[in-house]
Amino acid sequence: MKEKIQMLKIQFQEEMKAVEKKEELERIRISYLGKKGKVTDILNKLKELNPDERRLTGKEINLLKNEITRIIDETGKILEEREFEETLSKTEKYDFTIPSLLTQGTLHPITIVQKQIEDIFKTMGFIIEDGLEIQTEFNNFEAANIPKNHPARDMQDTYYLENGQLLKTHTTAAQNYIMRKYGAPGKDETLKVLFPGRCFRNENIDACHENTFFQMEGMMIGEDISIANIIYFMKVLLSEVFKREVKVRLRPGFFPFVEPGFELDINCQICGGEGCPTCKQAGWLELLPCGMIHPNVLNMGGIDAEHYTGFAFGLGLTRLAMMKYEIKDIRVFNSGNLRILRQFKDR
Ligand code: FA5
Repeated sequence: MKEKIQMLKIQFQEEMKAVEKKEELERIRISYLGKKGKVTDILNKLKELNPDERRLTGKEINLLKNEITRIIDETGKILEEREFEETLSKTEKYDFTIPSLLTQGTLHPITIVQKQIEDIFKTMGFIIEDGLEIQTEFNNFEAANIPKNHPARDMQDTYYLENGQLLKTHTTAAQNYIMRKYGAPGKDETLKVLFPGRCFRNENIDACHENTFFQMEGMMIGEDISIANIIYFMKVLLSEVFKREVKVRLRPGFFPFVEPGFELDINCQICGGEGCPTCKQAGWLELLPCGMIHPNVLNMGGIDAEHYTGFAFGLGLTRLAMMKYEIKDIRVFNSGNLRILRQFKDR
C-alpha cells in the first residue's frame, strides 16, 4: 500500500507538469479526489487492512490528499490570473502615439475677459476674492445701505430660497464680508480687492439683459482715496481689455452704497453709437458704475468712516465681453452653442 501511495504521488506530479488550462486541472482533480478517484479508491481499501496498518496508512493517504488539494487550488489561482491577463492583452490594446480624436475645449469668452482683468489688477496689488452665489438678505441689501422697503430693492428683484437667503443680485453683496475679513489697512497702506461673480435677477430678458450674468467688483480702501483713483483704475482696465481707444462717458448715478456715485457708459461697439437693438437705440451701454463707498457701508464693515475712504466699481463683465467680442445678443453666453463660443479662443 505504501508503494501505491508513493506511485500515486509521482504520477500526480507528472500529470500536473503538463497542465495549461483550467479544464485540464479540473479533470485531474476529479480523477484523484472525485468519488471514483484514485485517492478515494485507496481510502476505501483501508478497511481491508488490520487496525495498526490502517492507522499508519490512513495518516499517509490523508497527507497526500491534503497535498493534492493544496497544489490543485494554488495552480487554479495561477491559471485564472494567466487567463485574465491573456484576455486583457487581446482586447485592451493601447497605442499612446495615436493623436487624440477629441477636440480640445476652449475657455468661455467671459472667463477669458475675467482672467485678463484679474491679471492686470493682480500686477497692481489687488487680491482676488470669490463671493458666494447664495447670500443673506443682510449682505446683499442691508450691508449695502439698502434697508428693507427701500425703493432700490425693486430694481434688483431676485430668487429667494425657502430659508430666507437669496441668489445675489450684485457682487457688492461680498463687500461687507471682505471688509470684515481683511479689516482696515495699516498706516500708508491700502486694501485693494477684486471679486468677480455670477449674479441673478428677476429680469425681462432681451439683447443686453440676462437673468444670470457676471459682474466684477473692485474695491480700494485707504486713508486718502479719492475720485482720481477711480478714474485711473477705470482707464487702465478699459485700455488693457480693448487694446484700443474706446469712447466712454461718465455721468452721475445713484446707488445707495456709494456717495457720490457715477455711471460709466461705453460707446456701443456693435453700432459705433448710431443706435441698434443691443444698446436699445441709445448708442451707449451701461458698463461700469462706480463711486466713493458710502460711510454707512464702511462702518457696517467695521472700518471707521471718519478715518478711511474708499472707492468701489461694479463692472458688468458679461456686457464687457459683449463689447470686446462684438456679440450682439447677451443670450449667446448661456446658450451652450459651441459653434459660437469656441471662436474666441485666441482673441
Ligand atoms: C450694481 O449692480 C452695483 N452693485 C454696481 C456698483 C458697484 C456701483 C460698486 C457702485 C459701486 P447695476 O445694477 O447698474 O449696479 O449693475 C452693474 C452692471 O452690471 C451694469 O452696468 C451692467 O453692465 C451689468 N448688469 C446689470 N444687470 C444686468 C443684466 N440683467 N444682464 C446683464 N448685465 C447686467
